[in-house]
Amino acid sequence: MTTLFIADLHLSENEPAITAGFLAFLQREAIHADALYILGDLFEFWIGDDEPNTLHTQVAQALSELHDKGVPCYFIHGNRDFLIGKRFAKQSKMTLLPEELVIDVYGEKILILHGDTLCTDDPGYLRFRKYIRNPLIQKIFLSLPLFLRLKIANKLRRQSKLSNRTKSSVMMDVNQLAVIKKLQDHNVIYMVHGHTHRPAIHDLTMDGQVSKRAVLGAWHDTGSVFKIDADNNIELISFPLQED
Ligand code: LP5
Ligand code: MN
Repeated sequence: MTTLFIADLHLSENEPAITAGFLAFLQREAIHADALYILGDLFEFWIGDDEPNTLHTQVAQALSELHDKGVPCYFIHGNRDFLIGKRFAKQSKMTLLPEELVIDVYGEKILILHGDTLCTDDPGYLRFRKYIRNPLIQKIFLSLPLFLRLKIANKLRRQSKLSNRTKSSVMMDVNQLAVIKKLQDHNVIYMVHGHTHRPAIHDLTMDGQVSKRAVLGAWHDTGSVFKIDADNNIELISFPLQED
């Protein structure tokens, strides 16, 4: 009995090896799990459920098959694919979750989230986030023709890559006080998130109690998965995407 957590796969047609690795991971590993949690940025970007896209159909099909074999899949939006909507969720049979949620995993309470809201040393990003998460802005964006949406998304990705080069490592990581506040707000001591692409399990002591924060790795040359079993054993594993 295992529950799996992944994030930051950034699936795109330009990275077929990651897609192949993900599909193989579903067949080999997720199929034996109790549940699969995807904590955002499954896709490189998402411009609307109405985009005709073979990769999206392929992923929806694989997740839907996983569901039919008894493995529910839950999804929290990332900063790249926050526009994934009900239509894709239905197609892939995954359950869309709110941006942060406390779940019960084999009796332990765990806070799950994408992780971008913990990066409070990056006020420029948080301003940008507030803007693009505005329902009216999203409605307007989704009403634009696909070619224009694609153009805007590509521009945002280019700008993001450029601006990330000028940001310090501290700015791109989570803020410790934001982490502590989030744990306290939810009254939990365990947290799992992605976004920063810095896979690790951190211990932090809060009011004399040891708390744990698991950070999922991004999928590039290797995949990254965090596992919890029924005895509450935890492990963060990175594995090759290509099988020899
Ligand atoms: O994603 P990543 O890892 O490169 O960096 C993130 C932050 N960047 C982003 C932007 C995404 O990469 C692009 C998402 C495309 C989505 C497609 C749909 C578009 C819908 C839009 C309308 C509803 O999230 C990056 C962080 C980094 O994580 C680390 O935390 O630093 O933040 C930025 O790069 C933001 C800049 O700091 C501020 C950019 C301001 C640009 C203003 C342009 C406004 C144009 C609006 C057009 C609609
Ligand atoms: Mn992210």
